[in-house]
Amino acid sequence: MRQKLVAGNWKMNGSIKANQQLLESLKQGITDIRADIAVCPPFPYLQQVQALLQGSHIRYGAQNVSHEADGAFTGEVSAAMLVDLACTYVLVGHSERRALYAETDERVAEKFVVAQKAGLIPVLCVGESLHERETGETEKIVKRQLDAVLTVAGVDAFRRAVIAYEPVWAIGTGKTASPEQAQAVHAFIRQHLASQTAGASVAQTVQILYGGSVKANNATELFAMPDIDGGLIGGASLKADEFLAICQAAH
Ligand code: G2H
Repeated sequence: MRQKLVAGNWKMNGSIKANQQLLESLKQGITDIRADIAVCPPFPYLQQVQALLQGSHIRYGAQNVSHEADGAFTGEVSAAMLVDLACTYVLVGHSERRALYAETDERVAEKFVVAQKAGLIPVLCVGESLHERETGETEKIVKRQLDAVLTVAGVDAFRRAVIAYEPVWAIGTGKTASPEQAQAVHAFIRQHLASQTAGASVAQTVQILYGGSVKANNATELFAMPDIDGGLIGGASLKADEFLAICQAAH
């Protein structure tokens, strides 16, 4: 039985005031929640989030990380800095990073490795576009994205990583993959990991989250699927009641 995880990806949202209100409400509301909970605020708020979550079970992480260790890389944030701020997780390869900031599979794999070496748990985001789904390429794309990481990190690396399946056509669009559509891809991901040499046990233990317009009213049926271990939640993670209801659905 895998522990469920619900992670909020705040994207480029928040303010000192709004973050404080949101986290105070989450801290009050999580008492009877069994899933692991995490939030991923924008970089400038990590220290605020660290302070507000002192003594809480809620974990936190970043939305991106540099593939470089340190040096003259203006605007970048290193894995060591995230460790300094006691982050647990970091998202790598979110589709917005892939599409809007031209992050290739290889670059995402570098970030995965750098993050993991520093002691962070990478949350590797994978998923196909609408065109790719319509042309029957979903598995091919997800396999390619996974293989880029498997090639450099090996299957064992997924013992200390999380995967998030996020079909691009379902992100922020209000369209959610049906539980059956999501389950099929999650099962494929597990099967692909299991097909690697010595991959069978990792395939069973790795948490695979679903992301893409998860809301309180669809979380229960998604999280009930056997290979869905929780969610990566965007828009709905900015509202305390909605996020708590989603967390409640993960048990
Ligand atoms: C997918 C998801 C969070 P949303 O990007 O990563 O966002 O729930 O707003 O579709």
